[in-house]
Order: sequence, then C-alpha cells, then structure tokens
Amino acid sequence: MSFFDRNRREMIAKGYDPARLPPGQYRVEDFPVLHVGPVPEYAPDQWDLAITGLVKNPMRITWDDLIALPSIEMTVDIHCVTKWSQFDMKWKGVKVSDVFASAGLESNATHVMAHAEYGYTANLPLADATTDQAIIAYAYDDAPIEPIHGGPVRLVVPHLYFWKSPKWLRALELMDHDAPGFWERNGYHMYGDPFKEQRHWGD
Ligand SMILES: Nc1nc2c(c(=O)[nH]1)N[C@H]1C(S)=C(S)[C@@H](COP(=O)(O)O)O[C@H]1N2
Ligand SMILES: [Mo]
Repeated sequence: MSFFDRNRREMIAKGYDPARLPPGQYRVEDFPVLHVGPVPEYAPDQWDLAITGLVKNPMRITWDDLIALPSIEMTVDIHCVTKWSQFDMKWKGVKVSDVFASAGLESNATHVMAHAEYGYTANLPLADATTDQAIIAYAYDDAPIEPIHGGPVRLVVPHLYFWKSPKWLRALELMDHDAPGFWERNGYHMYGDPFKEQRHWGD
C-alpha cells in the first residue's frame, strides 16, 4: 500500500470524513513551514496594509485599525500544493469583504492581487477573495501568528491551495483583469482548486 493510501486509511480509522481530503493529498498533524526567501521580523506597529487599485477610497490599515474591526473566527481545512493537508486549523481575522466594503470598490474590479513582503504575490478572482472565509488573519490557534507562519498578518483563503494565502501580507490591489502572481508565473495554476487538483498550468 502506498504512503498516500496508508495515510487515507489512518484518517478514516480516526473518524475523519475522507471527503475532506482532496485527491492526491495526505493529512498532517503538525503545521509545516513553507515559503521562499527570508522571514521578515517586524513589530505589529511597523506593519500596515494598503488597499489599492480600483477602489474609491484607497486605504492604509494599521495593526491598531485592523484589530479594532469586527473579526471572525473559523476552523478550516488547509491544503498545500506540495500535498499536505491539515484539518481544523483555527484562524481569526477580518473578512476581506468588510475591508473592501469600506474602501468602496470600483464597479470594474474583478480580480485581486495580494502583495506580501519581499515581492511575493498571489492572484485571486474577486469572488474568491471575498467569501465568508477569506480573511486578513492575525491570530492562529488563539495566539498571534508566528513570524514563520506569516505574522503579524497573512491572508487566509482556505478553499484554494495555500500558496494563495500570502504570509506577511502588505497590500490588496483591485484590478480589472487577472494576472499571474509569483507561483502562477512559475507554473502553478491560475486558480488552484484543491478538489479539482489544479496544481499546475493545464491541470
Ligand atoms: N509571503 C509568502 N507567502 C506564502 C508563501 C511564500 O513563499 N511567501 N508560500 C505559500 C505556500 S506555497 C504555502 S503552502 C503557505 C505555507 O504557509 P505556512 O508556512 O504557514 O505553512 O504559505 C504561502 N504563503
Ligand atoms: Mo504551498
């Protein structure tokens, strides 16, 4: 039996619904660390988030602004294109849709480019960036997000592969067209639905 089959069998034995694990994935219980480049270390008061592009009121949100906004908590399954999935990850943050509502989107905005520290980017259709579970996250497991996991603030968009959830988030840019982000320029799928195994170009 392959590693993947054994992992799936163990998951079922533990009582998890196997439908939660997308094809080609295996379940992990630790929280892997995965990124390109160094980990920026900066205090929350040095962080801010720009809302730019096709918005009526371009904004710069500070840490204090962010944590004063209404927040949600969610427990979600996360799937990385390198094939690990972790179930029941508990995040807290502010819905992207709430922030966009205050920024006032131009009617021709259709896509979002999320920009992170050191030029990492990820593209998302507007509808996917504004689901009830797409959040600007500042806590994981009831604690501040660790720097290696994207703290102080990362995007979390759980229904797409995790590369679409940039760590060290610094800007959300509204656009009237789609454009590839960092991994999308390097062979990853433009959309990235784990349940359709949209890992690479042409999947
Ligand atoms: N800024 C930034 N965000 C990033 C990445 C990165 O390289 N840089 N890697 C992505 C990928 S491929 C994954 S799987 C997750 C990993 O998050 P973790 O290290 O918290 O598990 O971060 C995503 N966000
Ligand atoms: Mo990933």
